[in-house]
Amino acid sequence: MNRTARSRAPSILAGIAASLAASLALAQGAAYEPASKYNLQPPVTEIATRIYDLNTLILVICGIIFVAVFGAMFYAIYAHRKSVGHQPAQFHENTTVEIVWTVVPFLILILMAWPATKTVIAMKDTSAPDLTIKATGFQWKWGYDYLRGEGDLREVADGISFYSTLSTTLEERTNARAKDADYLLDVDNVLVVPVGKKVRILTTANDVLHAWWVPALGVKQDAIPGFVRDTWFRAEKVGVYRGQCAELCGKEHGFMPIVVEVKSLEDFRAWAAERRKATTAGAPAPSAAAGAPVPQTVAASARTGN
Ligand SMILES: [Cu+2]
Repeated sequence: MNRTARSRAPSILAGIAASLAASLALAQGAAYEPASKYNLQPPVTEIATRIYDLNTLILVICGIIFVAVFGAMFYAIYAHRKSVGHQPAQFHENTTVEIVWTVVPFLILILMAWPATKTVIAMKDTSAPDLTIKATGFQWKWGYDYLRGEGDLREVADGISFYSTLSTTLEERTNARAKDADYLLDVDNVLVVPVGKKVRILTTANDVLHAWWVPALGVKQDAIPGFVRDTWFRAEKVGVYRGQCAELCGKEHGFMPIVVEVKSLEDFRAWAAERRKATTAGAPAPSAAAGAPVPQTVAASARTGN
C-alpha cells in the first residue's frame, strides 16, 4: 500500500460509516409497513383469493414432500449406516417400486394442476364486463382510456382519458427526504373503478413491452405494442390498491407504478361525472394531447378505418 492509498483509506471508511448512519436514520423514519413481509398481499377479488389459496395449498404440498423425502433419506442414512453392520437392500428392477414412484408423483401433479387450471380459466374469462378500460404502457407511465364497451356502466365514464405518472418526489428518491409509506407507488392520476363491478382491462403498449400488475386484485397482464390483451377483476372492497409494471421496459421500469382506487358505485358515478366535465373542457388526454405519441393500435385502426 503506497502512502496516498494509506492516507485515503480512513476517510473512505469514515464516509461509508456516515452514509450507513444516514440510511439507518432514514430507515427508522420510514413509515412503510406491508401487511406481511412473507406472504402475498391480502386479496380483494375472488381471483386473487383463489391465487392466494393456491399459493398456500401448493406450498403446504411442497413442504410435506420436502419433510417426507428428507426425513426418509436422513433416517436411512442414520439407521442403515455401515458402522452398525447394515447390509444394503437389493431392489433392482423391482416393478412394484417403479410403478409406485411413477404413479405417486403423477397423482400429486394432477392434484396441483386441477385447481391451478380452474383458476387460470377463470382469470381468462373477460366476458360480460360492466366497465371496460384500456391501459396503455408508455416509457414510462400508464395511459388510461375509459371505453364505451358493454355492460351497465358503459356510458358512465365513456371518453375519460388520462395519463398516470409517478408522483414520488426526487428528494425521496435521492434520500434528501424520508421516504413516505407509498414510496415509488404513488401517481398523480389514479385509476378509479367501482366496487363489486366486473372491470375489463384491455392492455396494449406504445413502445416496448410493459405489464399491468396489481397483486391485490389478482391481475397481471402483458401490454404488447400492436396487440390488445385483456384481463379482468371485480374488487370486493373499497380502497386503494397498488401495483407496478411487471415487464422490464427500460431505465425507468421501476418508476411507473399503478394505483387503482376502488370507490362505491355512487362515488364512482360522481367521480366520472366530474372527470368527464374536465375532459370535455379540454384537459389533455393520452390519445388526443398535442405532440403525444398515438398508441399503435389506435394509429393502426385509424389507418385501416376500422
Ligand atoms: Cu413498463
